[in-house]
Amino acid sequence: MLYPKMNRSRMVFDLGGVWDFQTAGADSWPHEWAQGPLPAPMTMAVPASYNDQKDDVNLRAHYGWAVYQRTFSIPEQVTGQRLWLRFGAVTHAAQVWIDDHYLGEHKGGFLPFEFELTDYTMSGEHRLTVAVDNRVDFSTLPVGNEGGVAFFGSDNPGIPSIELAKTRCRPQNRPNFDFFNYAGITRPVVLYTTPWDYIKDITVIPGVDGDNGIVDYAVETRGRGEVRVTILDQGGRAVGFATGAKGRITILNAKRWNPGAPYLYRAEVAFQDDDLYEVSFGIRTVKVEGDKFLINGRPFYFKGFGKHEDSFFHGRGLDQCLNVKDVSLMRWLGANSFRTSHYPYAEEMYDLCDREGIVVIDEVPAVGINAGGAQNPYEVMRIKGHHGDVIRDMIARDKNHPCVVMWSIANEPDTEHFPQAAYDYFKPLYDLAHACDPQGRPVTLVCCQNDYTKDIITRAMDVCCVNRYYGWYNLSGDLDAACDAWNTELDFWAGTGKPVMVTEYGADTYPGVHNANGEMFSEEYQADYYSRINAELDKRPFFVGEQVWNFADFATIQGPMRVDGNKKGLLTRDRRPKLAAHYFRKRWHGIPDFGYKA
Ligand code: E8X
Repeated sequence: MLYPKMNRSRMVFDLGGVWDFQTAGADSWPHEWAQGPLPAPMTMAVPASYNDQKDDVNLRAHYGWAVYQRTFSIPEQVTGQRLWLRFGAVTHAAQVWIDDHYLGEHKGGFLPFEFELTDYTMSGEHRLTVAVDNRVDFSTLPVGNEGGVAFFGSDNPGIPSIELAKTRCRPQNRPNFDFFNYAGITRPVVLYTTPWDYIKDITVIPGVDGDNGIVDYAVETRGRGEVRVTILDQGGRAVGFATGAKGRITILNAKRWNPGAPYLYRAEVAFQDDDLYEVSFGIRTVKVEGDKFLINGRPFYFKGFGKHEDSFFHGRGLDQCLNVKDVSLMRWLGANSFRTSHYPYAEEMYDLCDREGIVVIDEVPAVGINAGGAQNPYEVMRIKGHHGDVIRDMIARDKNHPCVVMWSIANEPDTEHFPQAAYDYFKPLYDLAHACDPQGRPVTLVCCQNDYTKDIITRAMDVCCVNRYYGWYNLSGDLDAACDAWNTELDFWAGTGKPVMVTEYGADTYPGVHNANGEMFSEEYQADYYSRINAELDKRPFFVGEQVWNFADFATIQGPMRVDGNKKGLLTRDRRPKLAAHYFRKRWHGIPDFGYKA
């Protein structure tokens, strides 16, 4: 799906701003609200989550539907063009109306969707109504704690309090995941035009042939006519050309896109004399070879984070200033990568990482597929079809980004208690991800702390990504035992012949808590935890990366395990470094992007 861009053949109108907003019921909303102005609206900024924009606990903890509305007028200039309404993301589900017409709905809170408005391009003012459902349950991704079997948050599995609470008190969302269930119109809403015959999609597959770059491309159009493709280098010079909807272009002595040293080409696609669209791309290759992760044929070492899209006031809403700040802090720390835990991030972040040379592991919102062994999630959860949809849609959206080097099809599913069921569920999704990606990137799933000897699907991935909390959630405070447990497990992974990396390890650290003995929750413990464990990881040649949990402190649901959210950040939520950040800054600036484990 192409990102809306303005050029000589296309116009883009941003519908962001302050909309009217009103909360509605848990299971429904009054559809008559779409027939006119909302009865009792409040102001609400778009794009942003709605939860933290007002000082009202009922809004922060809202469960169910909420309705956004605004009016807009369509410029005469769009006459004769196709007109599209596009949402970058609406969390978690949306129903969209224009005036009295129901346009349709979308399920999934982290990927774009659009409707064609061409038939509605009458002049005059139009009313746009967007109803948003924030509920999570066994049919959504991320998964909700339906029936109280979750192990995140305040309610332990099996205690009937959830059922009683739900029947006697205000129904509440109970995420089966450890991040606040922010909701709303969280990414840009735009109107954009295309010519009547237009470019629907562009696929770019980069390759290398000695010093030359190879660009295999495919252009999907609506309407028939000539396609012309011109490759421009970073200085805007034409370095390649082809005609035809599909083809191959060779770039002589092509400059590679590398982590920390990005180089972006542009493919300018012209369709007939009507449409024009440009995609950026990088000449780089990604491959798993033995127990190495190769970028441009060299063994890469991941230094970085699990992150969240999370900030004060915006909630999970797009904040481009914060994205630029976060990438700057990654550089300051000497990091080179992050995982989009636990959902696809805003498109704007991938464009930024392409330009900055930051490596991304792109993850679908498949988190919470786990009932801690109390139930078989692959039987009781109703997500399989939707899981395939989000894999297809994420790859369709992000397939051309050079920064994306691997797809993650889940975070911490239960792969221990029902190992064959987990294998039967995920192997087809692993195959689907490979089938959907024209660039053939590696595919992984991120494994929860578990009995890895029982888990048969993690070792079937291209890269074994493990989240491990020895010294925190178990062997708490005992770093000797934690290192021993790590080494026992690393001996196991050594036998797989696969690249292995840690995609989460960390310790809740309350900023300002100091302790000469370095006990848990102190800044000293967090730094000791990492320095001790990293010393063990460094001894293993098959270990290809370390991504800490988390880049920064972030908001979660309330619970006895969370003190004003999750405090495992190297940075505070307002991006101030803890002691461990200074440890990593020294460590990571001393570790090269390539050949660290040569
Ligand atoms: C944590 C992280 C959580 O924030 C992340 O979204 C997923 C969790 C650790 C699970 N992984 O709690 O800080 C550890 C389970 C051990 C039994």
